[in-house]
Amino acid sequence: MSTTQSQATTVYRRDYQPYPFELLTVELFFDLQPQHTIVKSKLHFKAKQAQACDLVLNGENIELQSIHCNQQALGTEQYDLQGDLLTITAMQGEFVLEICNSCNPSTNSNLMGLYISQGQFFTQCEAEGFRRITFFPDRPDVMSIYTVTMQADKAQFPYLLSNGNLVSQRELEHGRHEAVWHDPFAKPSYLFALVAGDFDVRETTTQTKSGKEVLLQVYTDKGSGKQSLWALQSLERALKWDEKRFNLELDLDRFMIVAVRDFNMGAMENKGLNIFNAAYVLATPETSTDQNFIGVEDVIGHEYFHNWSGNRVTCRDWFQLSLKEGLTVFREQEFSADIRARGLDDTAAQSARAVKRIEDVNLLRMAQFPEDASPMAHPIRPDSYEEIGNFYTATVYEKGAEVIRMQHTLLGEAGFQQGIANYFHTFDGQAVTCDDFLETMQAVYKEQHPGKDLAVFRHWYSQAGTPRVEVTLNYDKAAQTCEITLQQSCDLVGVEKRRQDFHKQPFHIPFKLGLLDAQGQALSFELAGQTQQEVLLELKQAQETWTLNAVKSAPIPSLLRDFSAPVVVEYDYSDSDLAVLASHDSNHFTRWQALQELLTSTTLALAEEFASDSANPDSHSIKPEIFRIWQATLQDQQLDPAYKACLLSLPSLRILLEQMRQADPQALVAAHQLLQQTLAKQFSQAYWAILQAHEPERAYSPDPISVGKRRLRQQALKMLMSIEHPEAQVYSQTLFKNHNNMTDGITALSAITDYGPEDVRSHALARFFEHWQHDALVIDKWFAIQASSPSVSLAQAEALMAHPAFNIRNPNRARSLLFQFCMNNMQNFHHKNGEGYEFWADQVLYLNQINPEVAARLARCLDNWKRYAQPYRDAMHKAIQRVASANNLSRNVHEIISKALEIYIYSKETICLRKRSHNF
Ligand code: B3K
Ligand code: ZN
Repeated sequence: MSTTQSQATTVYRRDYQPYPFELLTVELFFDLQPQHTIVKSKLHFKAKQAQACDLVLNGENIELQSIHCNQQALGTEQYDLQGDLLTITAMQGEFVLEICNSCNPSTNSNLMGLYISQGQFFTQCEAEGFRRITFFPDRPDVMSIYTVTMQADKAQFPYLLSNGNLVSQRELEHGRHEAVWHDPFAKPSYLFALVAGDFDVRETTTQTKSGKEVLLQVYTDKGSGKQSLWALQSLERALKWDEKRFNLELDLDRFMIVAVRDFNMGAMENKGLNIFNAAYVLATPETSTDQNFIGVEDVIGHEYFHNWSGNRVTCRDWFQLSLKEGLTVFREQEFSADIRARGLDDTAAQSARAVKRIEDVNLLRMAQFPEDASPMAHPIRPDSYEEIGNFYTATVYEKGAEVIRMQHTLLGEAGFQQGIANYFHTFDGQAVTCDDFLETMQAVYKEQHPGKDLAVFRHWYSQAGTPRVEVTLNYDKAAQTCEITLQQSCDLVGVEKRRQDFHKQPFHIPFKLGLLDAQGQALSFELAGQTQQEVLLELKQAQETWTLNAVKSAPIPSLLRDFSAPVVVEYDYSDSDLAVLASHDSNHFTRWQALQELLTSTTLALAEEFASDSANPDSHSIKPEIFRIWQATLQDQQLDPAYKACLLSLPSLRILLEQMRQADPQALVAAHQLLQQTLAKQFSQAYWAILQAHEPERAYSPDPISVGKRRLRQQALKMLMSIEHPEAQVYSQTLFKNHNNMTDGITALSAITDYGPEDVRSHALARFFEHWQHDALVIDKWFAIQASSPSVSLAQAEALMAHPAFNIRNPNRARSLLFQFCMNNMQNFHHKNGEGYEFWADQVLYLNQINPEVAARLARCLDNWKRYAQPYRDAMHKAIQRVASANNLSRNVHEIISKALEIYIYSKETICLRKRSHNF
């Protein structure tokens, strides 16, 4: 008997029912054979209630061999195997179920469950992969203690790893061996992991704060061990940081990280045995860029922090995913900010933190804001899904982290830490909900603010969409008062539009604000009897007004400092006010934001001109303030280079596209290019000076100051190359020849690929490939540089797919070519004739057969098709319909495509389209 993935149905949060049995212990036995692995489980259940009840287990793509209950074989009449469910009828009391099944890891191409990568065994169980290994109550609220026995050929698989502690090891007949692991902590099945193979191991021991000695290990494939030092150091830093900042200690005797080459995402926090995409483990100066080093450290931190936020306290059901992900992303962001600020003086530290904040906000605006405006929009705690694999989204992760950050802002560091300590104390070892978390934080907030609560704050968990906050300011010169009114609104998005019972409520928005005078000096004011220069307003209603007193001159407001809430601010700034903020605001975030706004309005205005075809846009439409600020910023010797690089970055095409009234990619690309080239021409000397001031480093270091210098240089080179600056062309070729670290290598190669002459470009690309062809992660970069380059057409991208090094089955490779082309090559993907979209449809359909999770990610590229101008919109629609009409769509792709087309299969919700705009 065999089982397969079932047809699409919608799962609702409101239908949650507790599992009727406790699972006291789990014993698993694996006879690991690549084509035919035998799995035996021994599950000790205890009914929660006296009356008999059906025991339902999940199972997918696995072969059932036998079932025993209390050592009695069950006949086929005693159980029912239908689709993906195995039901054993009328179970009572305490009993031990023994199930034997088999699976075929060698044909498992979707990389969920037990699979083979480069001849080694790996698992991925979150969210619902464990059911592809054995029949099981595969849901996060069923937690148990696991003991795992593994047997495999010793020569081929000398390392046999699973969660927890190694209990025993022994030799078996026929060259096989066995290892037994025991995890003392109760966990849900999604945190189970198994690895069998041969590896290089790098390890160290360290003492936790309570004096316990722990073993930290990093496993990488043979030959890659020399690339895992940074990973091990990052793990140790994460361990120490969690002790210091969150007072959370490692609870295991050993913590293992294993790198795998074929992996659907970044990494996985399995208890004590994290499995990582090799891209987030391996890092050396020669093979990895600054971004890679930072990425490895962040992801190692993230997975390590899950050991508490996710593993010790986990999710009751998958709707609560942001409980662990939002909190863990927030912890990761803070880790990264603290690490970057470490050892710097106050000003430099503030600047380093601001750079991190700007990066996080850019990611939110690039990935989450469009999602929140798309048919896939969902609250950070969704109410329904067809496939949970589709909900590992920017909303659940990045907006989820913003929602935690707002709680941090409202409670302050000490209050927040108190709340976190209470949360882990109260819920340790349990599977809980977002409400449980918020309840705990609210208790602290109420103590701090008698008479107030977080009742309105809850709406961040239940409502989707990006709120807009309209600001009006009234200054009374005679009275020296400044009246500030904040008015919030939020469109109905995604499913909200279709639910008649849904009434959108205001959000609780912490809004940090300061005032500047016309010279850019901080203006103090009085509020609630206190003189201050900055205030955190708490907007909880549709509209509220505050009066600031003793405001000595007409103020320029510095709004939403540090991006204190994930909202869009609307305020009618004059260009000269923005220029004051962009030049003088003491808050690094709002200073950057002001310049971004000037650049955004200029670019969008130019894009409108390009789109209308009537005018002939030229550089005269660029706001003069931009030139003045650019000049001052380039000359400012006080600014930290990384922050300077942020200030001098043009808003990304993806963020700008989202803000166009009707998205017109080609018009936007033309506008962006005009602005870039104008600034490059105007400031070519200053940019050239940046390149010349650079002295080659002797030893590469990924510290924030060095990273900042390299980033600034990268920008300078790109600007100059975009105007075919002859010296910069020579510079790029020299840098390419002489670079001694990958960051410089990629800086040169990408500048040459984007803007270099054809012969230089093809020569450099060929040389780079030849040199690095044996390093898969470097070759991923080689594909990505080309796929995202404005110089690479669709035909050339297709030619790259035929390259012998391309392999669509490897998710990293698929991402580096297909995703880069469809998401980051605006010029060549968004062809007016729609050929890019037809290419997209072909790839989604092909990947759908191999790896539905990866296919569904690619499918999301056209989510916002209705926001595009013609002819893009119709061409996108046609391509989406072609995917929709294909046979055998996986549940993953089916959900994305049907939502894009707004075909809902809501049995329980009234289908009724409501007006889009909503002002409470
Ligand atoms: N928890 C995993 C993500 C699992 C995704 C499954 N489709 C990695 C992380 O967020 O840490
Ligand atoms: Zn996570």
